[in-house]
Amino acid sequence: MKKPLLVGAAGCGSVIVECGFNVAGLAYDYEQVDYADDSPTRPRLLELNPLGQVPTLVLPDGKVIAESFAMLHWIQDQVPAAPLIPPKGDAARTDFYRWGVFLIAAVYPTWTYGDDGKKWVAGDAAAGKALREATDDHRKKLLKQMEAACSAPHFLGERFSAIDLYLAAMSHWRPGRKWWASDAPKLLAVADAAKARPEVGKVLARDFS
Ligand SMILES: N[C@@H](CCC(=O)N[C@@H](CS)C(=O)NCC(=O)O)C(=O)O
Repeated sequence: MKKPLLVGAAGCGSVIVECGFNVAGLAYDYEQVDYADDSPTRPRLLELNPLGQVPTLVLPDGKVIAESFAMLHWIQDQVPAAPLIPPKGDAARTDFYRWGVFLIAAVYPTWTYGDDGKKWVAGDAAAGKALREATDDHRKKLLKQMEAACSAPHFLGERFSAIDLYLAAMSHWRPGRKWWASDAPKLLAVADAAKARPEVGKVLARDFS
């Protein structure tokens, strides 16, 4: 059977989707791209996804989906027994959607727009730096909101979910694990519990030192 093709970049959000595939035990192919404007692989990425973002997922029937959260839902649909999303009727489902959507709608964009700030302000380096600083600050406030809502041993409590995969990858992004240890220790413990799963740990160890 044709496998889904995950288009990604080392250390990026595609890592979260790779972990999702592995946790579900679903096989996938992988294609590495560089999303930078001047990269030779950018035209290929834009052809698949006009947003020019990774992750991008090409389904076995050729359909393309963007957005990591949609991809994790697709994986869950293929493997209903996978533990990524609490099923209908599960008490943790409301919190899953509250905080899962918070992660991708509020937290993730602080990197999307801050990573290369000047790209979003017509190449103005000073404005780009200010955008990066502002989004870096804003992210800390958002993560602290999540810290206050975080249970143990997983974000949702006894139940592992895809939220834990986001936290595991994001703990390696700005502001870095040292900040998480001092300011978001509950989130870091959840991230590390997810990393302790071999199918997650091996992906993260490949991309993060
Ligand atoms: N909401 C998207 C965010 C994806 C995203 O921001 N990806 C970054 C790399 S980690 C990217 O492609 N940035 C380039 C850009 O947005 O132009 C998701 O959850 O998949």
